[in-house]
Amino acid sequence: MRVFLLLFFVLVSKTLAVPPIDVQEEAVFDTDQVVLDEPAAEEEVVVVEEQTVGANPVQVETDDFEEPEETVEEVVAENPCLNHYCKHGKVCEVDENNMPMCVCQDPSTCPTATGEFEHVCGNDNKTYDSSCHFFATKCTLEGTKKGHKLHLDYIGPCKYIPPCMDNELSEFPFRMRDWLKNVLVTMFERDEENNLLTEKQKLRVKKIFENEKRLSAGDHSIDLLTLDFVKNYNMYIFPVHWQFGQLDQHPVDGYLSHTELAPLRAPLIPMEHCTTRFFTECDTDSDRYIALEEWAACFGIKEQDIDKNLVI
Ligand SMILES: *[C@@H]1O[C@H](CO)[C@@H](O)[C@H](O)[C@H]1NC(C)=O
Ligand SMILES: [Ca+2]
Ligand SMILES: [Ca+2]
Repeated sequence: MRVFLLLFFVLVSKTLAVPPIDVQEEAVFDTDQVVLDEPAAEEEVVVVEEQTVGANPVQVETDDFEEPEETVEEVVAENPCLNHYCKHGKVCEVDENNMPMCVCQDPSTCPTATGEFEHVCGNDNKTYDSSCHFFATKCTLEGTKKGHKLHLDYIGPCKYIPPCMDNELSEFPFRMRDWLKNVLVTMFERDEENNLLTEKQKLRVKKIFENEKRLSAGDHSIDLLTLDFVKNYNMYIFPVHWQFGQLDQHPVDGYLSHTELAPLRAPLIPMEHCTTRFFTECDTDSDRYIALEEWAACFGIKEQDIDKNLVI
């Protein structure tokens, strides 16, 4: 409903790199400000990975920590940390051999959060001032069971999230599917010069765009959405595949990990209380990954319409 509309503006405005539509919305939903991506295994990645939706690492400039030294000669060797990328929660420091290394960031060195919207809630149901504070804390727990289990659950301070009832759960995919379709159509409408969609994708979206029976963007009753899904089922196949491809990036393997799902999940949870249950149940074989087949089934796409070629 409204929630999807807001999230929709954010994703679209982000993708199209236009200024935020509304400052307040941006403030609440701008996932750029919050780190959701949690590159797991690798300690020190030199090449910065391609950015996915909402994965803009908030990094502290290492310069901030250096004492200005008056006595240093004019010829200052290039800072070895300059191009050294550390994962969230770590910062680069130079060892005695002038080699860069990543060490846990002291949470107290994180920029002070300027508002509630910067707070994040961990799966320990503890509110952290910002994602920087969260990942710095997680880093200090590295190697412990507690640290391993700790994840960023959602954006915003921890709050009471009411249990998701069965009837509410069944309505969730209808709203989300409709929303996905509208995101794509809006991208298509605005995608004049930037080539966000490939030619093939554009053709598919064009069909949806030109479909006169299409529901206009906005809030619709579940009855209407249900009817539309039955009547215009074919319009929904591509958007569901497309969103999967957007999330399946690290690595591109046909499975969504918890981390890959985070850019979609984290801003949604505080507003749509069925989000967690929906994605948990989506993983029907409980292997903690959502495969394309599982994803498509969750959104009511028939088995014979699942097509890996639609994902890219
Ligand atoms: C999490 O914390 C919030 C706010 O402190 C509280 O209202 C809520 O009941 C807690 N949830 C759980 C599951 O303990
Ligand atoms: Ca993946
Ligand atoms: Ca699975």
